[in-house]
Amino acid sequence: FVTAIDHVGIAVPDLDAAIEFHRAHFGLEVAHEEVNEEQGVREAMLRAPGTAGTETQIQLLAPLRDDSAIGKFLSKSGPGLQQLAYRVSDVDAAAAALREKGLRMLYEEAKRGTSNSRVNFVHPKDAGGVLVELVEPAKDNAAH
Ligand code: V0V
Repeated sequence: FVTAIDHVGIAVPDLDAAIEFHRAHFGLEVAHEEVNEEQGVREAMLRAPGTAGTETQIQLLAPLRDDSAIGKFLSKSGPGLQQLAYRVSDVDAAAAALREKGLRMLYEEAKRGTSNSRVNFVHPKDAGGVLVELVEPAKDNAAH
């Protein structure tokens, strides 16, 4: 049911510094930026120039609060890869199918993700130590 690798998320202490690092060293550009209060993040989606569309993006995640998921990740593990996000066409069906196979989903109901997507997560302990996110893009936003 996975249709694409949507994004790979990196926890960073300072979003503006991380955006500048990825621009200066890898030439990545900002496709989108937003604040997600519920998730406690300020985030940016980066892409390679000229690849707007369905490419895999890099998501930089900076904490709004120390007790947020990213705040805790940074204090425990430091900056680095935090999540792998698979795109799905129906996050509720995907979550139900994985629960059926015995994996723990972090949320009963999908929550709001980047660009009004709907998201849920597989517990990292049930996915080989990887926090796997499932992303159903908003219907009016075909790419992401
Ligand atoms: C924790 N663990 C991880 C992990 N975070 N392992 C791999 N990758 C991660 N990112 C390990 C941790 O080392 C522990 O292992 C164990 O899981 C339990 O961790 P914990 O410290 O007890 O739990 P917390 O309080 O750190 O919570 C971890 C979870 C939390 C995954 C439950 O981060 C969470 O709810 N994440 C989902 C939401 C999220 O990540 N939001 C920010 C991105 P040991 O030590 O017991 O072996 S928002 C986003 O992605 C958006 C908006 C979007 O894409 O649209």
